[in-house]
Amino acid sequence: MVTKRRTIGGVLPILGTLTAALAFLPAPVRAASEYNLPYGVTPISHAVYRLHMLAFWMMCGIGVVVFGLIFYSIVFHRRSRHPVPAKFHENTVLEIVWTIIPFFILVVLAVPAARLLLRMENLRHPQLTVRITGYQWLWRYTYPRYGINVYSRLSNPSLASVHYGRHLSPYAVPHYLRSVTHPMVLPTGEKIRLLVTGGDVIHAWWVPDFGLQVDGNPGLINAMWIKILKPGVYRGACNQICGWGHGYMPVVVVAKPPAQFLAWVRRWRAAHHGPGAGDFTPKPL
Ligand SMILES: [Cu+2]
Repeated sequence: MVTKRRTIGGVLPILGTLTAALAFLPAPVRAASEYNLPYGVTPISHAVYRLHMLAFWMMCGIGVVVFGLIFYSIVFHRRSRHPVPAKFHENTVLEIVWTIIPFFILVVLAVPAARLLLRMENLRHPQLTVRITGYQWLWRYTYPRYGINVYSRLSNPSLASVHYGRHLSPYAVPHYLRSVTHPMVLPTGEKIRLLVTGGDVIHAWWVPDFGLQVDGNPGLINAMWIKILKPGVYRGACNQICGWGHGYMPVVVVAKPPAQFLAWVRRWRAAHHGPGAGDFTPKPL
């Protein structure tokens, strides 16, 4: 019996250390699982991912201990082996231990979670502000600094497929229900403040790679910030059921390096505000 107890006592700390170490695996290994939360492309999404993995591995550790004890009891304390059950009641040491351990587990989770919440809410010193308004069923992106309004609707091939589904296979449409007429264009490497609101009912602007979702409530403005670390196309959707067209208002963000972003601003202004509008000096921050 003594040797058995020693074995269990030796295995638990090793298991704990292993599960904790797994949370610090390099990004490509973690990204290998497409079923997991995406690692994303913003500092916040990375922090959310790390917190998620910390909680995940802690739960795995707890699961191993709890189910291990259950199966140990089922196998080694089955009725055929111990026909007469032991008769004991309290065990003060055990009760103190199983109160203190969950307390520390909660502290280990609560401290980084609270720190991350504070970091998410730190809206100071943005380099760009974009207002996002959700409508039934499109998004409007307003860039006050550049005087630009972008209306972002489901792209025509996707729409055609919705209306004439029998004649146009969804499989023939690239990014079916995930592409828009005009994407939201944003610069990489800059702290962007997003002000989200609703123009009619409640919508939610959601891009998994940014690790955030912001509700757009009519009459209210919710603020959030992102810093996109990698140029690319990021897709999301409205994530608050807002009517029959809820599934037809995807979010598409194209992230470009700042110089290319400014070139897009100039092109957009020239195209929508007249030929001379492209040559302008942005208002200082
Ligand atoms: Cu919506």
